[in-house]
Amino acid sequence: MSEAGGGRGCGSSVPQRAPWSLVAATAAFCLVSATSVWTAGAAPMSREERQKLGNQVLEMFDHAYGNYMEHAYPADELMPLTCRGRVRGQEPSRGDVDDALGKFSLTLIDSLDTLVVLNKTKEFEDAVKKVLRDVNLDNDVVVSVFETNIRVLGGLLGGHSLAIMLKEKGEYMQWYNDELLQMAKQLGYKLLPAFNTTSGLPYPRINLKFGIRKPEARTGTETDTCTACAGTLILEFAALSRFTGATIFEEYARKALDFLWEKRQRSSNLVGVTINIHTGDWVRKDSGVGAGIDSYYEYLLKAYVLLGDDSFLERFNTHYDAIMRYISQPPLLLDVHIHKPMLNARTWMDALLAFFPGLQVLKGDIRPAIETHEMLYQVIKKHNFLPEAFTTDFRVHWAQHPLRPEFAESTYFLYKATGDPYYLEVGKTLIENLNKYARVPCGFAAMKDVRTGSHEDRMDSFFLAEMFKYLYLLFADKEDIIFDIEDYIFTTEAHLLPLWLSTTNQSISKKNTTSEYTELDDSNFDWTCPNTQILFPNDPLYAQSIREPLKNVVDKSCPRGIIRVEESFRSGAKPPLRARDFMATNPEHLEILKKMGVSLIHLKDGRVQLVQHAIQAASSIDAEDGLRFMQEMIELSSQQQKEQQLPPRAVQIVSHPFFGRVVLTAGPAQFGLDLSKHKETRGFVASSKPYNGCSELTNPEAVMGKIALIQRGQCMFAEKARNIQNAGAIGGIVIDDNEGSSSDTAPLFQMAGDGKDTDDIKIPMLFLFSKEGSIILDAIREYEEVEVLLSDKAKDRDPEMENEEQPSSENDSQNQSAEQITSSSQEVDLVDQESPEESSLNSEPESSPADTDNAASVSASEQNSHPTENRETASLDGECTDLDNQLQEQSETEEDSSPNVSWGKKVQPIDSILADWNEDIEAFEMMEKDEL
Ligand code: DMJ
Repeated sequence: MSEAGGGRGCGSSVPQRAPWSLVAATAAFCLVSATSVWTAGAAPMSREERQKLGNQVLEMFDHAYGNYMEHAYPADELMPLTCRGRVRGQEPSRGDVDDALGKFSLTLIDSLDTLVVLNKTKEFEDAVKKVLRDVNLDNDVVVSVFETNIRVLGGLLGGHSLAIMLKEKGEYMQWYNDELLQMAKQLGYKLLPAFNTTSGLPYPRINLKFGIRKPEARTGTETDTCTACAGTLILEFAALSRFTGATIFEEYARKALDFLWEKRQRSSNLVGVTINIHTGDWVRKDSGVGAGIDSYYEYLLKAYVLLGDDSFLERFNTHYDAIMRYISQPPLLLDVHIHKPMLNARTWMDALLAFFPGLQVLKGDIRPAIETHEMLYQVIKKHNFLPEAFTTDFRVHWAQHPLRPEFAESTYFLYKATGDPYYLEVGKTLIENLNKYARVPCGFAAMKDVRTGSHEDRMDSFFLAEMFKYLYLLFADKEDIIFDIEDYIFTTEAHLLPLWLSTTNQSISKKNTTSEYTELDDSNFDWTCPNTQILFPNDPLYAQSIREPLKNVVDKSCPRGIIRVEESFRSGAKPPLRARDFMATNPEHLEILKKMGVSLIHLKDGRVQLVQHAIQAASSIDAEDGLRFMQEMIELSSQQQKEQQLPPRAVQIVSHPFFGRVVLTAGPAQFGLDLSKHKETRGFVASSKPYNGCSELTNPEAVMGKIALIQRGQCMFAEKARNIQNAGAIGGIVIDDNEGSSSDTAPLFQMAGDGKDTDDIKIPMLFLFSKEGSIILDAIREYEEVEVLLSDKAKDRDPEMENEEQPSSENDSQNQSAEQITSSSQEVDLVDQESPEESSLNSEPESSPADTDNAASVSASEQNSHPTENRETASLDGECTDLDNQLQEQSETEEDSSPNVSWGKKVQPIDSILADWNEDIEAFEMMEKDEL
C-alpha cells in the first residue's frame, strides 16, 4: 500500500492524485521523518542482512508456489501434507471453508501480483497465460461472494493492474490486451445476481454457473451475512467499474455500504457481526474489529483513499471513534454489544484482528497500533504463531493457525511508519517460525494446533497472496521493487490497485448520507497530514517507549489483578481472597465471603453452592472482589474439570525426506505410557499382522522394537495394545478404518480402556484418523523405512539430518536446544485445556462403551473444600482474570460446572451465560463460514 510505503512527504505534488493523496501520504510522511531521526532502540539491521532475509522470503515463496504448480495446479489449493491438489467434492467437505474454492485455480489467481512484487516478472507472464488458457469461471459450484471477490476478482484486477504497468514499461507483457480485465468483468457480472435483495446487501453465496434463483443454483435460501462479507466489495467493484467504464459494479457496492451505514447502531455508532440481508436486522449484535467485521472498516478508509469520496472518511472516522471508545482497551481489542457498548461481549480475541494495527497506521494513530501489535507479538513468541483465538489473559482459546498474514501486514506498516528496526526483527522471527514449524517437503502446512505443532493438510491461497508480499516488502528497499509500490493501494487480500483510478470514470453519484443525521465531532477528522512531531515528539525512542510497559504483558497477564494485590500489600490492607486459597471450613474466609456479598448454600447432595449479591457487599470494592472471586471459582472448577481430559498428541515423521517437518494430530489413549510425563517414543513403524491387531501377531519379528501400525475396529483398543506389546512393539498407532476421516473434519477423541485394569499396558498408544494415517502408510510405500516420534508436542527437528537439506540460515534457527523446546512445551501445557477443540476431545471406546473416569465432573465447591488439591492447580498461580472482562468467558467453556455457582442480581444469570456461550460457538462457526 503506497500510503505506508515511504518516499513522498505530505503535500508532495503527484499530478494524477486527488486530494485523498493527503491521507495516502500520511504514513509515508511518518516513515520519512521517523527513519531520519532514528538513532537508538533496536539495533539497525544492515542492508546485507535485509537482503539475506528478502532472499529467504523469495526462496520460501518458490517452495510454496513451486509445489502448488507442480503438485496441485490447476486445483484451487495445494494440500501440502499429501502433496496434491484440493479439488472440491473430491475431499471430505470442510464445510464453509470450502466455499472459497470455485474450481478456478484459486491459488494461481491469488498469486499473480505477488509474482511481480517479488520481481518474478517472467513467472508472472507465464502465470497470466495459464490463467487465460485454463481458468473457467463458469463452474457449477457454489462459492462465497466475499471470498470470490477479494481473492479472485481482486487477484485478476491486481494482475491486470501490474500487467498494464509492465506493458507500459516496454519489456514484458507486450502482447497483453486487457484479457485479465475481461475475465474480471465476466466474474463481476456473475456476482451481481447476489445483490438482488431489497436491502442491496449481497447473498453470502452464489452459484457461478446458475446464480441465485435457478433451482439448480443450490443456494439463495440464506437470510444472513456477515458485515465484512457485505462491506468488503467497494475497492474491487469500484476498480472494475473505473477500469471498464461499467458503473454498475461500483453502484452495487456503494448501495451495500450505504445500507450498512444506515443500520449502524445509532447511539454507539457500532455495527454487529451478522445482519439479515432482507430485513436489515442485526442477527448478531456483538461488535469488534476481527472476524465478521474487520475489512468493512478497512474498506471504508481505503475507499476514501482510492476514490476520494469524503463520505467514506466520515463514516470511517465515526466508527473509529466508537471503536477507540468501546472496543479498544489497550493493548486489547475486545468485542462489545452494540446496544450496550460498555459491556464486553466476550473475553477472547481472534487472530483476524491482527490487521487492525496496520489500519491504524493508515489512519495515522500510531500509539495504539504499536501497543496492540506488541501484545500480539508476545502471544506469537509464546506459541510460535497467533492461535485463531486467545483469551484476554493470553491463553489459547482456539489452537489452529492457517498461516494467516494479518500480523505480517501490520508489522510491515508499522515498520514503514516508524522506521524502527525492531519490526524487522519481528519479521525475521516470523520467517524463522514459518520455516521451522510450518514448512513441509511439499509446501507450508497450516498449524492444526499451535501447542502441539501438528499440521493440517492445508495451504490457503491467502498465504501466497499476502504473507510473502508483506514479508518481502518489509525487507526490500525501493530499488528492490520494479515499480513504485506507492502508486497502489492494497486490498484486504493484498492485491494492488492503482491510485490513479480515483480520477478515472468518476461517473458514480456520491451519496453523502452522513450529515443527514449525525453531528460529527470534527476533532476526530484528519483531513490533513498528522504532524509527525506529535506522533514522534522529538523522541527517537517513541515506539520503544510505548512497547516497554507492555514487555511482559503476556507472561504476566492480568496486571490489574496483580496491581490490586500489590496495592493492598503496600497499604497494609489484606489482599483479596483468591478462589484457590478458599476453604469452606475457615471461619475467616467465610467472613470475607460475607463482606463480598457471597453466600454459601449447602445443597442436599453435599455440594456447596456460592451465590453473590453484589448489593449485599460491604462496599463497592468488596463487591468487585466478590465478583472476581466468583469468576476465579468458575475458572478453577473448569480448569480442574478439564485437567482430566487429555490434550491431543503429535506423531512426527522424522526420517528422510520429512525430517520432522510433517506433524500429525493424534488422539491420546487413557492407558499406556503417558507421553506428557515421559520422554517421547521414537521408532520405525511396521504394520502388524493381522492388521486389526485383535489377536496374537503373526509377524512379531517385524514389529519387535518398532512402533506398530494397527487398524481400528473389531476389538477394544486395549486389546490391540496388549497384542502388539506382547509382540515386542515399543508403541502403537491405531489408524481409523473409516476411509477419508480426518482430524480436519472430525473431533478428536481419546481411546478409552476396556473397563478393566490397564496398568499392564506400558507402551504409548496414539490414534490417527484415516487421512493422517495414510500419510504414514504412503510414506512406507514410498520410502520403506519410516521413523516417527510419538510425543505430546512436536519436537525440534534433527539438525544433523536437516543439514543435508536446509539452507544454512534456517539451520541456525533450528539449533534451538532440546531444553528450550521442553520448557516451552511445559509453558504451553498450562493452556492446553482451553480450546473448544479440546472440549471436543471426547473419550471413545473401541467397540463398546467402557468405564472411564473422564465423565466425572467436579464441582467448584467440592474442589475448594480441599485446599491441598486446589493448590496443586498450579496453572492458576500465574494467571489472573481481568475482572471487568472475563465474566462471560468463564462460562464459555464450562457448561457443566456453571450450575454449581449461582449468580445474584448484578451478575449475569446462568441462562444468559450459556446463551452467550452458544453465541460464541456460533461466532466460531461464523468465523469459519464467512472468513477464512
Ligand atoms: C484474507 O483472505 C483477507 O485478508 C481477509 O480480509 C481476511 N482473512 C484472510 C486471511 O486471513
